[in-house]
Amino acid sequence: MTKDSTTVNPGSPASSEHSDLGTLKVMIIVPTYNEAETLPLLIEKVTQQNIEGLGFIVVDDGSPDGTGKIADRLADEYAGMFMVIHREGKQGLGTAYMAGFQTALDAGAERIVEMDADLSHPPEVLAGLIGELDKADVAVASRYTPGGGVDPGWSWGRRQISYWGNVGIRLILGLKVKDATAGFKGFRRTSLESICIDRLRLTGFGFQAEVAYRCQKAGMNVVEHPYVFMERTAGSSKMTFGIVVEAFFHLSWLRIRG
Ligand SMILES: Nc1nc2c(ncn2[C@@H]2O[C@H](COP(=O)(O)OP(=O)(O)OP(=O)(O)O)[C@@H](O)[C@H]2O)c(=O)[nH]1
Ligand SMILES: [Mg+2]
Repeated sequence: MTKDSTTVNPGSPASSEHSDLGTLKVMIIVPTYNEAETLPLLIEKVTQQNIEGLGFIVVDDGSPDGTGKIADRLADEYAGMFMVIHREGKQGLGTAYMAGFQTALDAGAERIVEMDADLSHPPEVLAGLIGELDKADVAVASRYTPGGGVDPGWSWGRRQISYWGNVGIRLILGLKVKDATAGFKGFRRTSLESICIDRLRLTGFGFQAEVAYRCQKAGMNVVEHPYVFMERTAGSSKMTFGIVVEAFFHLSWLRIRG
């Protein structure tokens, strides 16, 4: 799919004077593909966290379950603080984040947070995570720092796969951050500006590790903030074995090429 197929809904025309999201300082980027059930719940919970200057950018890839239409409704409900980027067809998590990051930077956001739509990332952690950016360049919500963890319902086998997969990626890239594949992170705008998001190459699962690698290479101060990753309770995972294998190859290549 080309970028030409992208459309942007900045919310209700009635609120057009605010629709550039220009006064919002904290932008939450949420990529969605078939998350109709959880997206409204996520947005409701995040807005209950009393975060000053809060705004949302949802990047939907033409979800067949109608998530895009739900996001448009939310854009009207939260007029002035909610934008939807509609892309045609599933184009991968990485490019969705790249589009969201760029839009947030263009809107003047000072702090930018990436977060999944499936409620695996608890909104209650947000204020603490964003607060870390008072001192840090990047704040990683981390499963593998003291106080962090994974859903107690996970089997022993599932924990091992997740843990050792993470260890493998850290070794391949030489990463210091303990949660290398974390998809719940906050950035100062200057951090995103300095990793040049248009030069990121990985589009799928490896994207998070590539971002971690670029931040480390740029010498940023990265802190980890503990949280417990919860299994999604609705919708289905977009993760496939092929995506994981592809990520390992691409990340190895990234380390060799630098
Ligand atoms: N726009 C867009 N969003 C995507 C795409 N693939 C995944 N997402 C979203 O990215 C987030 C993470 O995807 P998940 O399927 O939950 O992946 P995961 O959390 O690594 O895997 P699970 O633990 O199984 O849920 C969710 O909000 C998805 O809806 C994509 O191609 N395009
Ligand atoms: Mg998930």
